[in-house]
Amino acid sequence: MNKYIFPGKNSWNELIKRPVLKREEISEIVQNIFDEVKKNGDQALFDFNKKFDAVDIENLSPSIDEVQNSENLISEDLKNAIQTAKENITIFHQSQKAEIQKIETTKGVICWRENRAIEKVGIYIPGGTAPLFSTVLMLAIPAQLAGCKEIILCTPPDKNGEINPAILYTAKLCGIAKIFKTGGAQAVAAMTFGTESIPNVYKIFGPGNQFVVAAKELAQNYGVAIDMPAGPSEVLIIADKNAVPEFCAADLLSQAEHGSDSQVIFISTDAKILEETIEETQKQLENLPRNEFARQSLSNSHFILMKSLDEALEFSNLYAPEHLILAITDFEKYIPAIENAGSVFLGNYSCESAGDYASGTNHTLPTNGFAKNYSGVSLDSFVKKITFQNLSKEGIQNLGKTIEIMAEAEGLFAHKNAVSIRLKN
Ligand code: HSO
Ligand code: ZN
Repeated sequence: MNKYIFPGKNSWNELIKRPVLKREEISEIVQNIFDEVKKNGDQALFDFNKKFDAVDIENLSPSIDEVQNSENLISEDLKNAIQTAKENITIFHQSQKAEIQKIETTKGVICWRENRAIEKVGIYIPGGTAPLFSTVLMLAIPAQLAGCKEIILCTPPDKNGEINPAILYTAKLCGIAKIFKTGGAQAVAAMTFGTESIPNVYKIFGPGNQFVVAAKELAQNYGVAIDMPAGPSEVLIIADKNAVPEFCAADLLSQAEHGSDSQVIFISTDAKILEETIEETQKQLENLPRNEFARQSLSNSHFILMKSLDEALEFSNLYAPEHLILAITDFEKYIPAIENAGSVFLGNYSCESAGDYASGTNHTLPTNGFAKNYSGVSLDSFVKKITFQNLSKEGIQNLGKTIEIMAEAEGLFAHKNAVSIRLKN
């Protein structure tokens, strides 16, 4: 396992690097999948299910029985937990609704913005090694709160042609009626173009493997919006001498177990905390069922000693982590210094898992340094904001001259005229 390092600032640019994705081959494969789905619709999806997932299904939608039965296949404890998470996520996202504010910029000139839901949205939920039904909550709840008229969900079927019951149960609980058994780039293509069974959508949300990521990028060329560009999941922890190494190790591993390309960075101002956290991480790793993923992702992670918390935050802002944990006593004092991060966890008891599942914040967050210029998913991600204005007679009299002068200076006399004709009236 890693020993800790004490790097000079000249090596920071090296330390913030994420693993590079193999782009070219993937985009060619994905373009072919798009062409195929565009041309052959549902049939292409059946064929890809066979080809990539070795599963032959007759219907892209789960049967009513399959949906109903999902409830019997998961425990009461899990149902209650999902319910609690749903309530908290609903409360937090509901609180993001803002009142309409009408502003009089000049006497008689009133401007305001109103939200309108994006009519048709698509949610992608990966299958694979961990069925992320929590992501259904994180995307379906704000979509419903925003008032999206059509919310569809695509997820790959398992070997028996079925959808993971927890995913199905959660989707039903969140009121998602249109669910489709298709995964990978072909699911994204289906939501982009529409097929006989699957409606096209205006915006696609959700995580996925490199093919899904490339497909979402390509979808944008066809006029479809996406939640955000993606990369492997990551956490950066800053710990002072009062941090608890057992807690820090557990948090590092909770991120590392996502996949072999996950990134974890641990920074402390205290060498003893660093040594104990490394030791503790090693210890806890052994007992994890997914320790192979965690081991691989830890092999390209960093344990870093820094001179001060200010310096640690400067590094963190440069790295722009998806998740930032401040395991420090005076966290309040450092909040203003945080410039770039997807979601921040404050103090020794705020584990990342809380935000991943149930505290109420959204876990769909910018990775790969995109926390420098993107926000995580929120209610806003599911709406557009339309501006309105109303100028009264008095308003155009007050502002008319300004507009005329500017229009004339740009050489746009029809613009000027639109004002002059009213002023003369
Ligand atoms: N940490 C992941 C979200 C997740 N964790 C889902 C568990 N389930 C990306 O932010
Ligand atoms: Zn997680």
